[in-house]
Amino acid sequence: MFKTIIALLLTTSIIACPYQFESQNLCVDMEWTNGPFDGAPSNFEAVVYDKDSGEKIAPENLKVYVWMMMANGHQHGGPAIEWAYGEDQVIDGTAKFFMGRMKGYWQVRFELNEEIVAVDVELKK
Ligand SMILES: [Cu+2]
Repeated sequence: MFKTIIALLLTTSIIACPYQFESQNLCVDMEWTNGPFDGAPSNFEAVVYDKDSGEKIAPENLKVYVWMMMANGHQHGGPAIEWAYGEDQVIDGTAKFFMGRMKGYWQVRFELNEEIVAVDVELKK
């Protein structure tokens, strides 16, 4: 599914860039393949690619992790995301979220060279 989307993007002159590492001219896109759920493992695929050429890259120093933005203004991390570059430089990730009695929302964060892309997560019931 994800490869199809990228292939389609490459055939157009303007490359979609849903999330960007602004100073690095790199884009991130991700999609959930299972979930995201509250309290159960959720799976996603993601890609990092050049904004101009659309060429996918697999930076070794990329960090991928969950982060919670609390309604009371606090922020905190959560369970480590298990992830790896799979076929064709597509990231396969498994994340775990929990809300408990907390109010706010989770993010999946991609961090590269101290720049952060934050993707808000809308948990399914
Ligand atoms: Cu919280």
